[in-house]
Amino acid sequence: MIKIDRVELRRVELPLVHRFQTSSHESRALEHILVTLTSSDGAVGWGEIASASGPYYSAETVDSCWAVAGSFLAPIVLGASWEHPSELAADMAKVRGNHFARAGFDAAAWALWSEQSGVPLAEALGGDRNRVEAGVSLGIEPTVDDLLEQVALRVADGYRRVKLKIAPGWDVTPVRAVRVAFPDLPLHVDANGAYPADEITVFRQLDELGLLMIEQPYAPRALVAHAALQAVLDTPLCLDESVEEVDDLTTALRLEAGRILNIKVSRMGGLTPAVRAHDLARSHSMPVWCGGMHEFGIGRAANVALSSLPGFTLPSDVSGSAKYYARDITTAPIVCTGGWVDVPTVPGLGYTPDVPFLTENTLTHQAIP
Ligand code: OSB
Ligand code: MG
Repeated sequence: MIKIDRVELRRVELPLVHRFQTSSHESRALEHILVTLTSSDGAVGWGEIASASGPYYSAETVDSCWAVAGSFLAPIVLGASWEHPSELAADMAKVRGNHFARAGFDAAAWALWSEQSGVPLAEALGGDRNRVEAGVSLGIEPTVDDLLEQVALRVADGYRRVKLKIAPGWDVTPVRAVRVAFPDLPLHVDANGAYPADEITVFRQLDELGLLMIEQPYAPRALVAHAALQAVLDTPLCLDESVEEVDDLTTALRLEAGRILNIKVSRMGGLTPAVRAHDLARSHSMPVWCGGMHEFGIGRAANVALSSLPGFTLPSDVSGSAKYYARDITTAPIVCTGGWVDVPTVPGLGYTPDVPFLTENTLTHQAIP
C-alpha cells in the first residue's frame, strides 16, 4: 500500500532554442510545473504538468494548473492509499477536466510505483520495445525559406518524419514547397483546429501532397465536421484536441471522425487514461502515436515510455531534448539518434532530475503539507 506524505510543486522556466508558433500562439520560453510525490517510506516520484502559459491549446494555463494542483489535487493525493497508480487516477478523476494538472500527478505516481516495484516504467505500462521512432514538429515560420531551412536541419539530425504546423494563409504553399524539396519525406500537417468547418478546398489540395495525416483541421468539438471531411479525403485525419476523454474516442470511432489518434499524456489526464485510449484504439485497429507539449525531460521520459506500447505504430513527437532546450532538467538529456530514442531499461522513469539545475530555474516552490 502506498501513502503519499508530501507533495512538492515547482514552477520551472526554460528558454526554447527556437521559437515555436502554432495557429494560435507563439512561445520563446516555457514554464512547466514539476510535481514530486514522496511516499511514507521515502520513495519519490516526479511528474510534469506541461501546460502552456495561455489557454489556447487547451483551456488550462500554468496558473490554473498551479491553483488546481495545490487546492484540489494535492489534498486528494495526500488523503489516498493505493496499490496501483490507476487507483489514484480514479480518486483524482472526481476533479473534472484539468487534465494537464492531473497528468503531472498521475505520471509522478507511475514513476514512483514502477521504481518501487523494480520495473521499468515502459514495461509497467505494457510497452514491448526497446526504442521508439521519433519525429519532429515544426512551427509556423516567417517565410517558406525559413521553413525549408528548419526541415533541412531536422532531416540532417536524422529525423525521418516531420510535422508542419498550418493555419489559414500558411498551408498549401509552404507544405507544397517542403514536399517538392523533400519528395520522399514522411510529412504531416497539424492545424490545431484553426479552420472553419466549411473549409474543404484547402484540405482537398493538401490531399494531393502525399501526407501521412492531417491533424485536427477543425475545432475540438466538431467531430461531425471531421467525419464529413474524412469521408471525402484519402489522407487520414488525426485527432488531437478532439479527444480529451476516452469517451471522446468512442464517439470519434462511432462517427468515423478520423483514422489516427494522437495520444498526449497531458491532454488525456495522465498515463492511466493514455494507456486506456491506446487499448481502445488498438481494439479498433486505429494507429496511434504520442504527441508532445514541448515537455522537459521528466514529461518527455514518460512520453518515451508510453510510446513503447504496441499500438504506437507511427513516429511520436518525442524528439531529443536538444530540439527544444540547450540544457534539459534531467542529468542526462533525452537523445535521438537516427530518428530513434532508446527506452530506458532500469526501474522507474530512467531519467534523474538535475535538482541543482532545475532549482536555479525555479520561479516558485511549494511543499504541501
Ligand atoms: O498540437 O501537437 C500539438 C505544441 C504546443 C501545442 C500543441 C501542439 C504542440 C506540438 C509540439 O506539436 C510537439 C512536441 O512536443 O514536439
Ligand atoms: Mg496537435
